[in-house]
Amino acid sequence: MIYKNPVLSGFYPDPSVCRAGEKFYMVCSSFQYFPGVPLFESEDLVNWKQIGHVLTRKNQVALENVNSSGGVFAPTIRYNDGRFYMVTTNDTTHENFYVYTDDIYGEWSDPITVEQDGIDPSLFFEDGKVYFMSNGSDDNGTHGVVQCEIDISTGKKLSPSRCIWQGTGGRFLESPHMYKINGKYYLMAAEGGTEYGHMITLAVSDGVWGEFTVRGEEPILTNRNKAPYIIQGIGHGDLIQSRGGDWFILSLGFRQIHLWLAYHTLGREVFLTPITFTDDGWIKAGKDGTTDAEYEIKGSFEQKRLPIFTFANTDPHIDWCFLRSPKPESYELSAERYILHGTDVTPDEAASPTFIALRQREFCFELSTELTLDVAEAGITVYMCEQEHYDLAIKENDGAYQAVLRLNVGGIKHIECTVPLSGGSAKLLIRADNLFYRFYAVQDEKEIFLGTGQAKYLSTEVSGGFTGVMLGLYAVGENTAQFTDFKCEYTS
Ligand code: 6LW
Repeated sequence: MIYKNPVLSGFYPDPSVCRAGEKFYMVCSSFQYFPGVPLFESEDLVNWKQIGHVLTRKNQVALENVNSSGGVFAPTIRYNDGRFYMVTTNDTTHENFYVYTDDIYGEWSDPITVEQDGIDPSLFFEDGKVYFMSNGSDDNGTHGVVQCEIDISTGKKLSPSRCIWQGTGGRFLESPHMYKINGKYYLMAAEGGTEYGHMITLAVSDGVWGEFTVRGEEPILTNRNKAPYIIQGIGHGDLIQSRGGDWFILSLGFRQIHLWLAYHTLGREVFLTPITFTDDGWIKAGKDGTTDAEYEIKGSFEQKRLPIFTFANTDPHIDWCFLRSPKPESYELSAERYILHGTDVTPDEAASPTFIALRQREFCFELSTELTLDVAEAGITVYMCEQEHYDLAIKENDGAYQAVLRLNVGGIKHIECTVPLSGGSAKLLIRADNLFYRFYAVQDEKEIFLGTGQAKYLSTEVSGGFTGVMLGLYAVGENTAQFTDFKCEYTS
C-alpha cells in the first residue's frame, strides 16, 4: 500500500523505535511538557497509536523550572530480553538517565543515571553486554560519539567513556544509534543541526569500539538540497525492519507552512523512509537519499486519518499534556467537560499555568468549545511558548464579560480586539489554515470575528527552540472555567 509522510504529524520530535514481538514501539522528545516522553504502538510502522507516556511521575523527571525547549531531550527506546528501556537526557540538569518496564502498558521504573557527558543517549545490547553512547566529550575531552560499557542494573560505568566517531564534518553530530547487521556494527547519527541542514550519516565497523569508517556516499539521507520542497529538516533517525522484512529509517522532519515561506509551526514530525542495503553493505535511503511525501510499503492495511478530537474520544492523561509541574487540584477532567481552576500564573510565564493542550496536528482545522467562566480569565491559546501565543479568551472585569483576542509575539502583548458579552458563557472558535489563525466568539448564535494571527509568528524560525504549536485550554485567576463540547476537526 501507499503511505503518506509524515506518519505521525505534529510536534513529536526525535523519534526512536524498537520491535517487541509483532509490535513496534516509538518514543519522542517532550521538553517542558508533562507527562514526559510520549509512547506509541504500531503493527505496521505507518499507523501509530499513543498508549501513554514513559515519564509519568515527578520523581522520574524534574521539570519545575525548565525553560521552554529545556527538560526532556531526545529519547531512545530499546527492547532486550523481555524488558523495555528508555534512555534520555534532562537537558536542564544535564543528566543522562534510563528507566525500564516489563509491561509496556504499565508504569516505568525510577530513573537510573549514567555518568557520561552529552545528549541523545542510546543503548546497544550485545551478548550480555550493554553499551551506552551519547554525543558529548569522552574521558580525555575528545568530542564526538562517546561510548562506555555499563552495568544495566545500576547504570555504573564498566569502562572509560571513549570517543568512537567524530562524524563526517557536519556541525552538531547528534543522535547516535548502534546496530549489528550481518556481523557488522552500524553507527548512524545526525549532523547539520536540527534545521534546514539536517542529515543522517553512517559509519561501519567490524567491532563495537571501532574503527568506524565511511564506506559509501554521505549523507545517507537529507532533504537539505531538496528545494523548493515542503518537507525539510530530515534527520535524527532510527533504523527498523518491518514485519515484512524491509528496512526503514524513522526520522524527524518538518513541513514548511508554504513552499515559499520557510517557516514551520507544527514542530518536528515523524517521517518513514524506505532504505536498502547495497551489496557491499552500505545504506541507500529514500529517493536518491531524500525523503518524499509518499512511499509504498508491503501490506494491505489502511493509513488512518486523524479523528475529530473531543473530550469523549481522548484521554486527558494520554493525548493531552500539561506545562512543567501541573497542580492536580487545578483540573477536573471528564469525557463531558474539562473544569479548570486558574492561579495567578499566566501562559506568558515559563512556569506552570493552568493549561492543558493537544498538539496541533495539521495546518487546517476548526476548533470550538463552549466556555462558562465565573471570574478573571479563561480561554483557548494557540501556544508555541510563553513569548509566542495567540489567546482567545473570555475575561471578567467587575462582573462584566468580554471576548478578547490577545496576540503575543516576541514578548509584545497586543490586544487585537475586545467585544462585550452578555454573560460569562460563549462559544470560542478558531479556524486555521497554513498561514492564518482566525478567531471568533459565538453568543446567541451570532458569530463575532475578533481577528487574525499570522501562523509564521508562532513558527520555530521566529520562536526558536525545539517544540511545536499546541492548542491549549487555560485559566488565569482564582476561578472556575468550564469547557464543554470541545471539538477539533482537521480539514486537510
Ligand atoms: C536533540 C538533537 C536534535 O537532542 O534536537 O534533531 C535536539 N536533533 O538530537 C532536541 O530535540
